[in-house]
This record gives sequence, structure tokens and C-alpha cells, in this order.
Amino acid sequence: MKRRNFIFDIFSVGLMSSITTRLKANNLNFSPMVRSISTWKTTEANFIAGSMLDKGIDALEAAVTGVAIEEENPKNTTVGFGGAPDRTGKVTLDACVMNHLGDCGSVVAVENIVNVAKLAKDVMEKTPHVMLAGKGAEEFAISEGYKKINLLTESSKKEWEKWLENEEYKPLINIENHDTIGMLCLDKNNNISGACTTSGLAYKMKGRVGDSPIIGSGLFIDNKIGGAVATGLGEEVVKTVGSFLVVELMRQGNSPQDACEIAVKRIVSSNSQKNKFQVAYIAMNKNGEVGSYSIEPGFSYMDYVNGKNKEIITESAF
Ligand code: SD4
Repeated sequence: MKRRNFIFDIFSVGLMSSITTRLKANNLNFSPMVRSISTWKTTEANFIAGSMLDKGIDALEAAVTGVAIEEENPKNTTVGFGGAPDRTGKVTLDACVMNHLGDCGSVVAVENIVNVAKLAKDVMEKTPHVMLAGKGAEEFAISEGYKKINLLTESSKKEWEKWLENEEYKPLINIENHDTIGMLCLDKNNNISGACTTSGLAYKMKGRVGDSPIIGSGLFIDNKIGGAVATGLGEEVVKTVGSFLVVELMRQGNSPQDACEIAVKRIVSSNSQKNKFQVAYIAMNKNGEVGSYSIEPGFSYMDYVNGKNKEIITESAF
């Protein structure tokens, strides 16, 4: 059975009507609009998440299932299986999740486990902690029944071996060549949750961790206001606690679009050189309005709303 059919089958009938009945019974007053947005051209991942939301599935479940598509995609060299390794040849993954209650979970520098966003959700739900790192995270995954898998594909290995010939590490990221997936979902209960998952920068130093698993940097949700996720050069996102900043800017009354622009310009104002690096944010507020902005051109995101899944090209500072 094809993966997509399989997922549709699991949702089967009935969920939506039971949610509607519950809402009517509780006399809740909100729009049942659903929306899912995700960084880069992550078409199928966003479609799966959006379809789940349409079926009445909870925002966090939708986000974690959606990003798993990229974690399992060997062609995406910035996420999960097939991710580019660090300079010692090890693929190490970072991920985090945050839900509408303000709960969060995160895993950093995890080896041999593919679905690290789900693992971050398990850390949140099944442990007394928020973050697990390295071997501890891997051992927790194994104890939860995750399979141990070598994440280095033949093609990523070949690329890395080519890189070893010069061992030239350029902290300048190729702005067209990274596909970390960060996703924000708004469900039928008007709750926002999000997930972010990455293998980080190709040929990073052993032990390097970027923004993606850091709550407030790679991802932040405040269910009263909205949520934001970041992609790009994590070091620069961390310096401004970027996703938290975007949400705080929305709290002050800015639209998601303006909030992303202000947060990007805060980074640009202390790094004036064009083509130095890429950082991009996507954001969504409680009304389901969305926005996005990047430093350099070339960034796009996926937007699922009203049953349609479209790629949106983002405006940039340069
Ligand atoms: C990191 N922010 O590890 C990630 C990289 C990224 O698309 O977004 N790549 O710094």
C-alpha cells in the first residue's frame, strides 16, 4: 500500500464529526480553519500534515507525521536518513517539538535513529526532561522500540569522501542547498504546535549543535499568540533567539509577515555583508495568518490551507 493511502486509511471516517459534535456541545467559538506551513519545498510532508489536520488530527501529531516524510527521504541531505555527516563521517540529528500547552521536547546530536522529531515528542511525553543528547537520546529511542539504522547513505558517504580531499569547511552555507524542515500546524481546535528536524550543517565539527533543537531558537509556540520556526545558519538564529523573537513581535501586535521581517532585519543589521549566509523564518498566528522572510533570495515554504498545498516564494532582505 502506498504511504499516502495508508495514512489516509488510518484517519478513516468519524473523527471529524465527533470533533464537531464535541465543539458544539462545549459551545466553543472559533473558526475550525486548519493550516500547515513548512520550510523549503517540502511538498509531500506539508500535504500529509495538512490532510491530517483536515481530518481533525491534533496539530502536534500532524507536524511530527509530516516532518517524518523528510526524515525518511534519502534525497534530503539536511534531514534524517541521508543527511550529510559531520567532518568525521557521522550523521548526527537534532530535533524539537512544542505543543499548544507550552510543553516541549528536544533531542540533540542523535546517531542511528531516523524519526528524531517523534523521539523529541517522546522525550516530552514520556520522560521528566525536556532535552536528551547523544548516546542518552539514542538509548532512550532503542528502549522505546525505535530501530537502529545507519543514517549515512552511499551517496552522502561519497560526497563526504570528496569533501575530505580538501577538508575545506566553509561556514558560508550555499543558500540554495539546505532543507531543514520546520513545520507549524493549526488544528481544528484552534491549537498550534510545531516540529523542527535537521542533520545540521554539512561537515560541521563533531559535537556541533545549531538552532533547530533549541526551543526559542529553531522553534517556538505560544498558543495564545502563534508560532515560528527558523532555518538557515543556526549560529545566527541562536544569537537572537529567533523564533521566540518572532512570536514576541506578534504578541506586540505585528502580523506574522512583519514579525519575520523585523527578526530577519535584526540579524542583517549586525551582519551587513550580502551573500554571507541564509536565515529564514516562517510564522503563523492564532487567526491562521502566515508570514515569512529571509536574508537571501531563494527561500520558499509550503502552505496548506483550504485543501490546497502551495509553494510560496519568500521576500528577502537582499
Ligand atoms: C542548523 N538551522 O543546524 C540548521 C541548518 C538548516 O537547512 O536550517 N539547514 O544550523
